[in-house]
Amino acid sequence: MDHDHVREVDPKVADALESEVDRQRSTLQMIASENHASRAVIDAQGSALTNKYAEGYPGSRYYGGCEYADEVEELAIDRAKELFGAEHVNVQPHAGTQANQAVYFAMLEPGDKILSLDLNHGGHLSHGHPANFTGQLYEVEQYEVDPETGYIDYDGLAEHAAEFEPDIIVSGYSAYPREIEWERIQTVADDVDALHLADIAHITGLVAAGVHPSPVGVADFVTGSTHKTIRSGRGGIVMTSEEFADDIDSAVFPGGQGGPLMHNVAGKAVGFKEALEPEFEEYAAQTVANAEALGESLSDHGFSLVSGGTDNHLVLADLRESHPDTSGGDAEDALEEAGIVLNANTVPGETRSPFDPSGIRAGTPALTTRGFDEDDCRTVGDLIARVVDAPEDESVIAEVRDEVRRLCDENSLYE
Ligand code: DSN
Repeated sequence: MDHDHVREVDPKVADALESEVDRQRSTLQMIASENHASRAVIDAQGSALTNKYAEGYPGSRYYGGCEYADEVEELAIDRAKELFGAEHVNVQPHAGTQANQAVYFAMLEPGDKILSLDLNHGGHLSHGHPANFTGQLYEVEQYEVDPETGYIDYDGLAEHAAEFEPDIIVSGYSAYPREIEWERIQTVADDVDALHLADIAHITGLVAAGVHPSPVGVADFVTGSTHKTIRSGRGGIVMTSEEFADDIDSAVFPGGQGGPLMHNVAGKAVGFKEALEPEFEEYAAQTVANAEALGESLSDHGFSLVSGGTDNHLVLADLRESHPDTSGGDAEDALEEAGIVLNANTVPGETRSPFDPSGIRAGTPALTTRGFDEDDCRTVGDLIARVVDAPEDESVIAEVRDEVRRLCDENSLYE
């Protein structure tokens, strides 16, 4: 993957871009929200559409010269409708957070009530965290996972909703390894006359491929990221019914954003086309099988997994029992030195700081893209255990680094 045009102008940035490609090639990307987009998606995102302003929507723009922007956006919308079976799709949100912002802006007034999952239990900043605009503009209360099982406490959610009477309930999570029962949450929302926003940012690809149940047609609004498990162009998406279509479109533009990032919309169109191919279903199923194998391997090494395992693309290990003297941050740093890149993460019942929490979150979307299978992921579990068992042992780290290089060479990337 060359960056010759960049190099002619700016060798320093070209060096950094090439080093980043090398970093991705030679280490294991296990941040659960990351993936490796195809060269086609990357080319579309690096295209001349970056130059184009196209405020408005296809056929109704505020600027001239939008015929190709229209074509690309219509393709992205049509393909997303086909992938998800959605009545109305907006592909302009710059990211998943902006997709959520559009729903709140369209449907809520400042001071209205949001009921969402606590961040330490797997929720997301944009679901009402005090540091986010949602926590400052709206009244937020949070539900939790069952402390015994690590699964969503659906009964607790129903009781909480009956007491709090939220205007909107947010489901869909960032660090929750289990299947989400959308209908159960919809029933709670119906019982308290609340709207329901399902944020499938992490599992967009699993939902598109049918390996996780879909909230489309269940929840009032479904938002997502378009670059995580679905591996298309970087950004966000909102799906809803015709009933809310105009409200959502106005909330995205002009409500919350200016000109759409048309190069990213092109990346979304290309990635959605790839996701419509039968191979994508195999990819999504393999991603889940790989996460299960990784989880089994970590459990065999004595790690305590939140909820005991996984149904999706990620595992969340709580280190407090198995490695009481090692924080998530210590583990993240040692693993990165060994070439395994994942993130420290808060866990239910968190007792450390959010800046150095007690868990590590590991995902398989990117490994699966480069060809890893269950055996490889069991090996990766062995390697993670070796490092976290001895995070300060430089010889272990060096040995694991060699093993990581071998796995990377066997599963090449961006050749
Ligand atoms: N940064 C994403 C994640 O890692 O889950 C969420 O936005």
